Amino acid sequence: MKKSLKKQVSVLLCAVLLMCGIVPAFAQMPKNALEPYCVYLGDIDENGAVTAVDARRILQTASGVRTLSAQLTSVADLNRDGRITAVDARYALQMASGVRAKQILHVQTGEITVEERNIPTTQAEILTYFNTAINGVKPNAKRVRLLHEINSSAGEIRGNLPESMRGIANSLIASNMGEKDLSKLEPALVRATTPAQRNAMFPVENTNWSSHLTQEDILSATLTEANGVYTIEILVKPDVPSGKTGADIGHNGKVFSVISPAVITENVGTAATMIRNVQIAHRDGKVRVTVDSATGQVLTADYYFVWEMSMSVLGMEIAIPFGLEKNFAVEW
Ligand SMILES: [Ca+2]
Ligand SMILES: [Ca+2]
Repeated sequence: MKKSLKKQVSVLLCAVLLMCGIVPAFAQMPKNALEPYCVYLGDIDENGAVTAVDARRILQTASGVRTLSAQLTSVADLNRDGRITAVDARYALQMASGVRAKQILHVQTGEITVEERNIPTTQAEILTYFNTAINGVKPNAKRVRLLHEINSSAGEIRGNLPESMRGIANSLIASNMGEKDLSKLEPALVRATTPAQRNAMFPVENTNWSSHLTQEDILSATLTEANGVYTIEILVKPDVPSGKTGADIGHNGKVFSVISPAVITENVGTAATMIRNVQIAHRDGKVRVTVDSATGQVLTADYYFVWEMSMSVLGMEIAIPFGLEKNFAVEW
């Protein structure tokens, strides 16, 4: 931050203290009260977020209904003019609703500085931030661990399946259900320590990237922050059934390790001769990552989507939806 601003803020703080007549109280505070700490400007209930509750309390302070400690008085003075007024409450509301950038207040041995940190706010900003963070994992992380892989039923079989085929369908479903025993996977697919191993196991599998998402591919992108960690959630648009799915294809192929029809026909054994026109649709795609806001490094990544397999079995059309969830932890 610029020195002039730092000085200005220090002067403002002195003004606040003097005007509020709290200098003596501040001076009598135990020494550890002046030890370095950080708080979001406006977060006067110190819960790690600026919300409407903070705005209301600031308004109560402005109208004299509430009295704040010296430190919280500084936290409540959002426009840094040395006074607690309705303007400060309005700023807090604007921060709470995301139209005003959040700021961090540093207190160090009695000196208070304000740092404007541009927390991604709009959908476009959040998506750009997400892409940068997630695409840094494969080339730069120290280790990526697969924590869970869970397959689930995501609805009933649709279509008129002949009784004779139900056994095959049920065994196909049964073999895909539940939490995968990771000890049966190749170790490098569970714990990837080289870039090549991460390219193979971390979404999007078998590429050197993790997201090519654009605004055209997503329904929403949201970001919340607490204690220096951003939680980003991206909802991906559905893709209609297709015989050709894979990395970089459709919306879901730009961020998920999607299922390809070839994988199905390779895994149904002798039944493959009875199956025609295998298509896969993807929907309900959700990526949730946590990111260290100080470094921009992804800490955890959770992927979930529904893939619906449709096919013609002995001339009958059927469709079966499955859910697939994978949870990863990233070490740096
Ligand atoms: Ca708060
Ligand atoms: Ca003010």
